[in-house]
Amino acid sequence: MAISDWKKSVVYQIYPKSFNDTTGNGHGDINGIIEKLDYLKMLGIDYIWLTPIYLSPMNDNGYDISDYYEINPDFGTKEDFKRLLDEAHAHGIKVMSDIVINHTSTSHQWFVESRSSKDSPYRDYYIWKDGKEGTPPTNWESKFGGNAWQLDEETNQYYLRLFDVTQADLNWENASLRKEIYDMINYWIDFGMDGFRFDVINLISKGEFKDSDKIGKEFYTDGPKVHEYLHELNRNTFGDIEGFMTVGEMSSTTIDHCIKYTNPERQELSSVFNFHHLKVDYKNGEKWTKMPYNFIELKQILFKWQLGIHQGNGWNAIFWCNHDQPRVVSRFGDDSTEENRVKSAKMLAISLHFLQGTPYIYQGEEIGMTNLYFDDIKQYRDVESINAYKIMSENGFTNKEILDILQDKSRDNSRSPVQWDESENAGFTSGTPWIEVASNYPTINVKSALENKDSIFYTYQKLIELRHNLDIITYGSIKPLLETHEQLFAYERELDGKVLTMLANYSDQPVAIPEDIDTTGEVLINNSEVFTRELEPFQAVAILR
Ligand code: TEU
Repeated sequence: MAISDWKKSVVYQIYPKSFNDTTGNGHGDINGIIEKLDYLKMLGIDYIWLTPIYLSPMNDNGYDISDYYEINPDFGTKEDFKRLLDEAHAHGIKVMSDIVINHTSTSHQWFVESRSSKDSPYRDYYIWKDGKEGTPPTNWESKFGGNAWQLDEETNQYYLRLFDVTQADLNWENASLRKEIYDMINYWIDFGMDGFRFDVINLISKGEFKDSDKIGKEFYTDGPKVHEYLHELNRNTFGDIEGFMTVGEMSSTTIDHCIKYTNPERQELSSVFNFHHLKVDYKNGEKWTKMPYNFIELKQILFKWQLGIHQGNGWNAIFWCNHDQPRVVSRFGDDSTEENRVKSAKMLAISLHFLQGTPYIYQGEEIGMTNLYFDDIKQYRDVESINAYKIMSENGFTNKEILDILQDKSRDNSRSPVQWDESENAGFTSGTPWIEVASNYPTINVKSALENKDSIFYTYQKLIELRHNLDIITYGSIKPLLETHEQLFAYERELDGKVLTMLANYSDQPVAIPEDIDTTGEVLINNSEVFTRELEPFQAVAILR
């Protein structure tokens, strides 16, 4: 049964390429998603978010769109997609799609025209600049490595590409471009879409084009006209559709901007993703270092955002995983033994799902899928990981050092096929998967999770059910507890005189609950059989009084 209050909803992210293959070509497809709708309904989620399924050369797995109006044939046809929408709706599940409007693929017709001559009417759809005496217009760095400007010999100018060379940034200053984007979004709304995730949407307004002391982010992150553009987007497309859900992916943003993006009075977006809590292990701003995470800092960041967004009447997404992040159980939990994997995966779920915001579950998270532990660069597929390998090799890192870092951080850790059962290729495909399946699939898979009533799956199911039923989880205020405690993550939520307390032990040792913490009340969820004043390793509990 679909819930009416979108703020109570839980989203399940699908990376279609790795979800479920019905054709045997080794790539997941739309029909594969349809096949699993009963499973998703059993989990209890309200929305699925699909990463891009539009026509694309797939250099960045669909985040390089070459035609916004066509479905990538690797995933299926428009008819398949229509059927997915209809069947999802029949299951009480809504569908959000990812739209990438900060950049397009360089194979998009707009870019092909734009590149053809300085006089093309499409020239101004992208950002072209002259170089400075044979060097790029500015020293900005691409997020995927190298200078962010690419020289095009044809017209001897540079185009901006904040990501891959084949992902050219669009020029939002151009009103015809903006109109084309709104038309396209309206087309998909008419098609039946229930929401959108907007990729790196806070990068669309570029400010001044000057050299930077750092890597250039300050010139285009939450740029000068970004709020104006998002308000215009809202007014021209989804703004008046009741319950239409939008989430903007925000790169290196601030709380103040996120309040502006999501405070309903401003008519921009319904919610935002920010990543500050997942950057805790980037020491000194260096992207490619291997380092254990800082637990106190993780809590501080989460609390700061929870309090800030709540006070500003904004709305945040809450999540541990997505297709760009390593698997959370391998990162903040412990996958070194089966017992700890299961316990810590449940603990991570419990400690996140009582926070305020919209929870996102990334495919496979609900069964505790782990990182891949590949030991050869040839096993990797991700453009960012492969570029990083090249750059690190040039900077003198050894092969072993680089592979160790990629084992922790590569985006491929979350892009391996969903482990459905213990059959060959984990039941993902009858062919050869486009990326290898994690070798632990004979034990970690959906089939065995469903058969075991104590599995991680049922913890997620219970957490979703609690959110649907208890208003305090959606609307309660938040009070951080034990902020400087080295092992425990704890907070209280409060609404109408009721208090919900969440306590989680992030360590592999038993930890006593400090005396001033009130643990009386009804236990809503507990990942152990017992509950005393001493939490077991990786134990998590939520109590309502
Ligand atoms: O990601 C945006 C982003 O900032 C990423 O560079 C992220 O920081 C990085 O992947 C972490 O390693 C979005 C999409 O989610 C990502 O898959 C795309 O590659 C990117 O935009 C470009 O469209």
